[in-house]
Amino acid sequence: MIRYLTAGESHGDSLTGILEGFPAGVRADRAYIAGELARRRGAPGRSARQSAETDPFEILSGLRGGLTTGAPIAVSIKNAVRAVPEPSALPRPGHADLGGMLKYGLTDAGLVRERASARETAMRTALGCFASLLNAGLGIKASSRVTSLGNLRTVTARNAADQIERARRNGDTLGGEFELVFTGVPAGLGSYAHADRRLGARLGAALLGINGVKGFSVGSAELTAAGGKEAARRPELSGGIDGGVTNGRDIVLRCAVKPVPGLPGGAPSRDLRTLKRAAAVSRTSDITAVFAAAVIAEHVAALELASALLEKFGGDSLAEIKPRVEAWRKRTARSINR
Ligand code: EPS
Repeated sequence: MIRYLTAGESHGDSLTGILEGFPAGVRADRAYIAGELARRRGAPGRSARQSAETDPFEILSGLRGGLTTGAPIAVSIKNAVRAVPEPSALPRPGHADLGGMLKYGLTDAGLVRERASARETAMRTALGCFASLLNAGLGIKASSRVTSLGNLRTVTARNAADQIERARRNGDTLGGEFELVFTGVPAGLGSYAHADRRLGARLGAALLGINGVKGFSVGSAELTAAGGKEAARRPELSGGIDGGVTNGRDIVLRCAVKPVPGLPGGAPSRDLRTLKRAAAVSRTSDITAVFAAAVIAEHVAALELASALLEKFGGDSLAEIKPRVEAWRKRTARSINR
């Protein structure tokens, strides 16, 4: 089983992450990790904050000669922007502010915002890159694409840029949807035997844990409209997981991301100390998180898949796991109906 934890605040010194249960013998490709952090950071629709951050990361343990050793992997990412905004008792609607202040008895919404901010997803992306590297070593690849943005149903780089610019000019933000596909996934990951072992449930928990993700589904957008007969003719519609177990087809996952709630023009709120009405203004808000969320999703889902692979095949090093996966693929190839 792979486990991970992160710590750190949006404007603190740094983000810290620990990845445990990760096998030995995987090359920690630093250029790849840096590239994925840059993809997340530079995704369309981000705020000016992103041009200040460079996500310099250090791998503090768990490596020897560039290869993982099986020991816990500790990663650190320094924050560039560390000026904590002034304390404020004004919760921003749609953020974790109000619930967080009530829950922890805080009078400063900033204390909630610091940890609830999606800045933390930089670390989840970095840790997830290790899982993506392991999965790639076993022939599994992830890709994602944004399938809707605001009211756009066909998204291209061009129309997305225009839509984002329009929202920026209107002081508005955008939600959207993305699709995530994993190819090369062996059959038999996850289990129908108990609800919490269903792979769809595990992937759902990981993906719904990404800030702003409100919806998750397994399979094609066409699945629910198709009748049972059509679904039987087109088994790929069910997205590679049936009864909580992978069936050897591509895994297809879909997520819905809400519009970023932080608005530069402010949103109606109430100061929790004075109970006076006021506008809660967000100066660092992104226009949309959907493109960045798709990148993060590739890696947090990869952690779940890597964990399920280790449960199925066992093994403590890539050299031990790989032949087991290959032998299993050969054994199951003829039963997988393509
Ligand atoms: C975010 C708000 C802004 C974004 C942040 C996500 O940050 P903050 O208000 O904490 O300064 O810049 O994204 C990042 C910092 C990042 O690295 O992704 C939010 O409200 O989720």
